[in-house]
Amino acid sequence: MPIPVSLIGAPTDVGAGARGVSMGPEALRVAGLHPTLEALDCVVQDRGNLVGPPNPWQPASNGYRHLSEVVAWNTAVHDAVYAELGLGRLPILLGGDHCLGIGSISAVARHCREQGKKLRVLWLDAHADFNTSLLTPSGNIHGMPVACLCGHGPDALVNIGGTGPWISPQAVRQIGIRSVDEGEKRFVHEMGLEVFDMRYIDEMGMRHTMELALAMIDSNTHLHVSFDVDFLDPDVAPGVGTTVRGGPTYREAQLCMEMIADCGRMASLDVMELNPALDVRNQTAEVAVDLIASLFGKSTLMRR
Ligand code: 4U7
Ligand code: MN
Ligand code: MN
Ligand code: MN
Repeated sequence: MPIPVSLIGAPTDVGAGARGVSMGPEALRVAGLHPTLEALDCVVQDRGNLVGPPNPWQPASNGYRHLSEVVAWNTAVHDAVYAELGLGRLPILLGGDHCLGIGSISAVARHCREQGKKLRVLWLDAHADFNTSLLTPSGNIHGMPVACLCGHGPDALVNIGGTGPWISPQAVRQIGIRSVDEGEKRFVHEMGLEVFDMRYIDEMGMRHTMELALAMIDSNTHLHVSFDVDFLDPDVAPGVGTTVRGGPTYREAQLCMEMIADCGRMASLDVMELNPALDVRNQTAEVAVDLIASLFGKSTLMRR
């Protein structure tokens, strides 16, 4: 059965600390995302790019940089993702910085609330993105989306599109984490977030990690994947805003994506933080498209 997929571009870097992830959507298109998905039995509609305010490039105020611009972009993302889910389509959000996970996942959670579905969020990232205005060392809201979705953030983001909090920490599994700020570390622990950090992956392997991260997903579960491209080791993915050494290799990342595909429940996806300004010949976008292909069931041999 062909899968109806909608591409939604969100070309902004208002939540980030470096400029350039606003070019992510176009880089993914240039790397062939649309034909790649079509070859994998998806019926793809490219909805083009959302519009929102420009990046004012201001310092933080009250612990947040560009809060009103972040709210505007996330509102546009929420509405677009919610609309696609209502049409029975699988939305792929092309970021843009990771603050937009707030708009995307709040829309997914709203859809699940209305449909009586359980939600599981896989957060593939080098970072926990669990800062608050009091904990953040930067004020950049792309370091705060998981906290905001769990109810810890400004009202305008916590209650975007309805009454938040939209998710509980128990719905989230974080994978690939290797950079967590001091205060953020305590808060992750306090809230009981389930984090499979790089130490865990080193010791237990990606296969065991994914078995646990995907455990207890059933036919009534909506699986959302939020893929921050800085999840990957910078050797294979240099084109991201905030590289952190020691991430999953190309093969480990492929296995991660293949196991998600095998579980058969992915119903929405974010591809975030790709920064063509820091890339070399669009190679990071090409790697991202390869990995997305695996997420949609590409495999070397016939399976089963
Ligand atoms: B991303 C950081 F201080 N933790 O809050 C912060 F290290 O979406 C980085 O995962 C956040 O890329 C990275 O600014 C956000 C920093
Ligand atoms: Mn992130
Ligand atoms: Mn990150
Ligand atoms: Mn980043």
